[in-house]
Amino acid sequence: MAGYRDLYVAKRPLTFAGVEHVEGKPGYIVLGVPFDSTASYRSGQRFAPMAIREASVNLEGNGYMLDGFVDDVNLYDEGDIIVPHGNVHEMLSRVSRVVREVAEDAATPVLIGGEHTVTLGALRGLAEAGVKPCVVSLDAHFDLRSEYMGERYSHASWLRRAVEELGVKAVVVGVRAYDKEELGYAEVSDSVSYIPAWAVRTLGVKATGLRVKSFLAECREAYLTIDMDFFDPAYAPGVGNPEPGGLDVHQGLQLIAEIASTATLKGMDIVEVTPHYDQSGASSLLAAKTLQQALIAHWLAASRRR
Ligand SMILES: [Mn+2]
Repeated sequence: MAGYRDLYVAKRPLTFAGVEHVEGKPGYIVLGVPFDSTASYRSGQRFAPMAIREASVNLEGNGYMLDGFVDDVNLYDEGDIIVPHGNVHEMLSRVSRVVREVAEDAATPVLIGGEHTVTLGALRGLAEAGVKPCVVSLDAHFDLRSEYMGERYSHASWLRRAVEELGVKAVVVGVRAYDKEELGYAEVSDSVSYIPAWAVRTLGVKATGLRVKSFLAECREAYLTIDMDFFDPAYAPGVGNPEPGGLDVHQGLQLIAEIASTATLKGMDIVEVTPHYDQSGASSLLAAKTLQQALIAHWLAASRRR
């Protein structure tokens, strides 16, 4: 029976890591979501799925500090979820329908954004499939605004909506930019905890990873969302809302390897690259390496469990 994946997903001329085919049933379904309609500063996230795919085919497939290669991960890149520009509700609906089908097919959805709002669609889709994960958000921002520029559904408010609509529990790691209202919300909310970027530096990556893992130990399932602005703009300048004071490449990749090695992870995404503000291509390259690293770490953890 044809489903929403047949209706909404279109093949693209390049695939993540150059994977053309996988033996047996893929464990990870990669999907681009070229959407950027609520971008408030630097836009163009709709071009990121192809830029990150292009970077990925020009990188070697080895993990950093991980004994594995992305080539061994049983992933399949189905293409992009075709979403209408300017219609955030239709985008969320299509992403949630496709992600639901992937989850019901016992595969792990791996989204390449697009702006951060796409994560709300993924969480809705997982919830419809009976998966209610706790969320680890690696992000310079809380994304907890009640509304942003009059819009309730945006890259700056998706996590607030996920808490309100889905009862999501979340930890935001690397945060360092917020307004008073969302900081107040984060401080009193039982649903959201956070580890500021400065605390990651003080604690160290290992201790931060352990803190995140102890949070996830209370949850049946987990979801990892990586906003590329979590890295310092020295390493990832091409993002929608760059903010100084982020993690460096080695800190970031080590932390992601720790967190993604959570066997209960049911989905992940990487968002907010803006290729036209990424003249050197460094941000897309780092996004591709980051996604490789997360996939290898999770695949190794899941293989150990089998
Ligand atoms: Mn974000």
